[in-house]
Amino acid sequence: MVIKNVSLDIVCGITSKLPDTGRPEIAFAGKSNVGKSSLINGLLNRKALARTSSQPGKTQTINFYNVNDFMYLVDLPGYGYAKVPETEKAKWGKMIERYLHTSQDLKAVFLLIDIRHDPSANDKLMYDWIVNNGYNPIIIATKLDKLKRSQVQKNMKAIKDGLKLRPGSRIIPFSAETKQGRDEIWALMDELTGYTLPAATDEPKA
Ligand SMILES: Nc1nc2c(ncn2[C@@H]2O[C@H](COP(=O)(O)OP(=O)(O)OP(=O)(O)O)[C@@H](O)[C@H]2O)c(=O)[nH]1
Ligand SMILES: [Mg+2]
Repeated sequence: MVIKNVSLDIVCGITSKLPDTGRPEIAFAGKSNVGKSSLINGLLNRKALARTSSQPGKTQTINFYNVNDFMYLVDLPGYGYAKVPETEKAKWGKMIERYLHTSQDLKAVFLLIDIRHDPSANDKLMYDWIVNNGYNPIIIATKLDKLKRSQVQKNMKAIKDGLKLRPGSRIIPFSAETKQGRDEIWALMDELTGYTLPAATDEPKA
């Protein structure tokens, strides 16, 4: 996909009605601070369209980023942030569940896991939950630049084993610093959303 125009079109709070966008959607889930907003910025070639922060819990809404008036990248609120009260967490869990259940246009869910760490209990719950909602999550192993190259394969395997990934599942390492993995993720999203390059015209040049 060649990025021509992007904008934050729709922001949903806990009580908001979820939109029926009529365009393909790809959702990004993962614990607070794992790098969801940074991944979205990296994919869209923007520095700060999706707000990022060293403070976990920044994204507290479901944000729909319009890409080329063709599709949406959907930034889901991060889970597992200790300072959020349990009642609030439960509401957000319900909201995310409602989104996974009701979206007519959701093509895939990407689950982000920090490549440096084994998946947490919450990561495993989220993985199983996405599977139980009928999606086969694509794993993005984030913060690749923070790991020595010699450790990458070992840590990817630990994530695979920790989540008990189903056979054939995709896991793609990504760095928001170096943009490594970006092309592979876009190739996959193009495939999932049915994006094809505009056909070249054979018209003779004037
Ligand atoms: N070195 C490095 N830092 C990263 C990378 N991705 C994210 N970060 C940093 O990690 C922190 C959290 O990133 P965010 O993108 O805000 O994480 P998030 O998942 O959107 O967090 P919430 O909105 O709180 O759920 C920020 O300080 C980012 O700069 C990466 O690939 N490499
Ligand atoms: Mg965020």
